[in-house]
Amino acid sequence: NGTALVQREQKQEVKPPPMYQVLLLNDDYTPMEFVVAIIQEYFNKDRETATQIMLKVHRDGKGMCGIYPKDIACTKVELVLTHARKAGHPLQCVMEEA
Ligand code: TYC
Repeated sequence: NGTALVQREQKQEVKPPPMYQVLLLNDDYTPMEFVVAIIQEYFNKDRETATQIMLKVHRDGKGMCGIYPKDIACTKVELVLTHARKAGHPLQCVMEEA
């Protein structure tokens, strides 16, 4: 009811949902251009930003593409993996709590 809601808000007990980072992992086989296109398509980045993220993954082994609520992060991982497998590339995509 309204009173309980006010009490929760005053005690700051209403927490935002946990957020999840979606990460791409490096490998030796997936073409750079394919990774850039994936980042543009599924993470809504412009070509320049997508290229920077891809190069960071290539250099450091992993890189973050975005932060989302759990169900959205999970869907992004599934879509990226499905697209990569259909194209025959071993690209790995994972999520972890932010
Ligand atoms: N290392 C790959 C290459 O040299 C490029 C690459 C970048 C692969 C990022 C995966 O998540 C990745 N072709």
